[in-house]
Amino acid sequence: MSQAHVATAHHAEPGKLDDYYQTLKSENLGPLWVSLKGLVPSEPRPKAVPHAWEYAKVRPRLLQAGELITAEEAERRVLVLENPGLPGVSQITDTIYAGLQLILPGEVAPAHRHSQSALRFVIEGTGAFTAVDGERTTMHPGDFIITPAWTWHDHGSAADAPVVWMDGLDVPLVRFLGTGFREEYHDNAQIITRPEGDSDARFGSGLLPLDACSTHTSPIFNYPYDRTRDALHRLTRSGDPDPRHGYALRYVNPTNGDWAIPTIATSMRLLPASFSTKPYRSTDGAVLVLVEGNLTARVGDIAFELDAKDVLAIPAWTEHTFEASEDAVFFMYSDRPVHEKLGLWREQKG
Ligand code: 1HN
Repeated sequence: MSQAHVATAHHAEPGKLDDYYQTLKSENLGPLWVSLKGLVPSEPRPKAVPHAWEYAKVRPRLLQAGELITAEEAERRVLVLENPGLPGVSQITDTIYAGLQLILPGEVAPAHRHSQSALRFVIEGTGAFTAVDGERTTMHPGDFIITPAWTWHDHGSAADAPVVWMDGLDVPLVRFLGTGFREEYHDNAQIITRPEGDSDARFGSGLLPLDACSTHTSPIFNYPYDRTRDALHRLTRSGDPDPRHGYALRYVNPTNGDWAIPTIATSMRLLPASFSTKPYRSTDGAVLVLVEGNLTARVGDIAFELDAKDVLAIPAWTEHTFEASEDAVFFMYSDRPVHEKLGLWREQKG
């Protein structure tokens, strides 16, 4: 029997093949030749789609939540930003969680801890605080605040108006790895053991305690916006912006030079008025929060006009450009550190 004859014979009996696949299934076996291309795609195919949330539309929904449920009842009074391509799974990209949290004057969001890492990016209002491992920090718009994995944290507000921040967590990643744990504190608020500003004094000025060791997560608790903004503006005096990223600075863990959070890359960028970035894509999926100015963002084949406080999801490996008509400042976070640590990160400069 020739080789050609064998091949023809196999194709001639599809019913037999279907029976065979059914048998395999019942025996918990599967033919790789059917699934191979899906398992090893020619390039990343994120489920997330490009999408923007207008703060002007989300804010009234948050305030409604404020009338319907207290922060304490809710534990965390948050509206999750659900990517339209990933309904019902609390994901803004394929690996990242994002939500907007509201706290009203005098409220408390009770203390707990979990193995997921969190960031807070303050959107609106001054005077709420978060406490982590015995220290409090006061929130101001544009501040980037860290809750490291497995640290006790609670939030409260001494403000006289609503305070809103964005929560960014590695929830989908931790879920995929099956490494999620949580624990409740025995009281609503944790005991404060260190004065406000303690972490900043020890780690926040380009100095470290003499015997400081490398830590997974940055020991800097709050990277205040006024310092970040000032650094970006000073950069504009001494050189051109990067063609793809504008003036861009990443938040760093001062104990080892790593990203501030081991699973989440965080950065702040400034695009000068009339500047347009060149096309770019990378394997990490990102979330952008516009802090100042306005921005035209083109992600894949969709254009978004963003105002301050709007949020944009940029799926993995999706080409994008930004254009600012006036000076624009924006915060970004992504799963880039995980890609880098596993040798998987790629970028493409268009
Ligand atoms: C969490 O602990 C907070 O502590 C916010 O404020 C959002 C989303 C998923 C899981 C834990 C918080 C969260 C969260």
